[in-house]
Amino acid sequence: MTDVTTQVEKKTFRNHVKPIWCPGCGDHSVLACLVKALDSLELNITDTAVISGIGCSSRLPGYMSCYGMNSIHGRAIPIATGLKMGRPEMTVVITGGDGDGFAIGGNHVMHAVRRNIDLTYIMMDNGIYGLTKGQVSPTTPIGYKTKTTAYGAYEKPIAPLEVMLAYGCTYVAQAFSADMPRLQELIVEAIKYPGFSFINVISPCVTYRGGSQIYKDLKPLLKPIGAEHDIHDWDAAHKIARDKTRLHVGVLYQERRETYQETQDDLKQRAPHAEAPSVVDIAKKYR
Ligand SMILES: Cc1ncc(C[n+]2csc(CCOP(=O)(O)OP(=O)(O)O)c2C)c(N)n1
Ligand code: SF4
Ligand SMILES: [Mg+2]
Repeated sequence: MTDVTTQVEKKTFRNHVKPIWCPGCGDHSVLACLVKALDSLELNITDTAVISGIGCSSRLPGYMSCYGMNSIHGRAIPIATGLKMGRPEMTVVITGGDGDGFAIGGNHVMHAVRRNIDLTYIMMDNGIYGLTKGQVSPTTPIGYKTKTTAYGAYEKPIAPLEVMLAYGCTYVAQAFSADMPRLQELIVEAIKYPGFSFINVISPCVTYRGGSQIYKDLKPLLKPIGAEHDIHDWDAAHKIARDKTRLHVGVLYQERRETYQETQDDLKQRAPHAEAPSVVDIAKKYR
């Protein structure tokens, strides 16, 4: 067993705990990529935290040597927000599932995005509630039979990329857990990116979403976003997000906007009795 002192000396973000995810679960690859990404960034493990909610995917912080919390269902974002506000120098990564982020925790996402808090959110989207044994989730495709939709899911699924673009997220990317070099690269970039960054990782649940066949079904759909795509063009990003015929992987959108911390610092520097900026000025500066 490796103790914490050895992990600090070695600077590895992986601890000694063996994951209890099912063999073939996409979350194994996400963990491996996040560890490699953080190791390559040479961050200090004592200045890094991974915060999750509840779900199979939310077990991830338990397998890491940095600070972490497998917290409350749907509440990873507020906890990570509080941590980042209290310790702005820390690198804070959020991990979790589609249920955690877009069902019970959905309301928190839009507020973290509009505040543009410098957090990286890695969503492991498997289109199911894995931990609770296969209930319909906000990203289950219409028609898919689950434990709670015996005749097939009938509610229109949430499209995470479209939602995040609509909220005004300044870094929106998508990855596939089995496409590991790209996922690792995207995690590095998202962590370095100032502001709220979001990666929707298609991370198959082999137990409740069709066994290993799901990898065979998804692989031919994989389409890397080419260099010709202008990542600063929101309309072009939205067009990619709307195309459900392919599994687009890479960065859809990037925009450098003042982070929450930068906005606060900026406002604090103003003299208390200085003339208030016009609505137009505010709109230009903070949108
Ligand atoms: C307040 C609360 N409501 C419901 C639950 C039950 N619950 C635990 S995990 C989960 C959904 C998990 O789905 P997801 O977030 O997609 O993670 P996955 O297991 O698929 O990785 C639910 C409904 C809970 N733990 N707490
Ligand atoms: S139930 Fe699904 S999501 Fe949970 S560990 Fe198994 S394969 Fe992964
Ligand atoms: Mg899920």
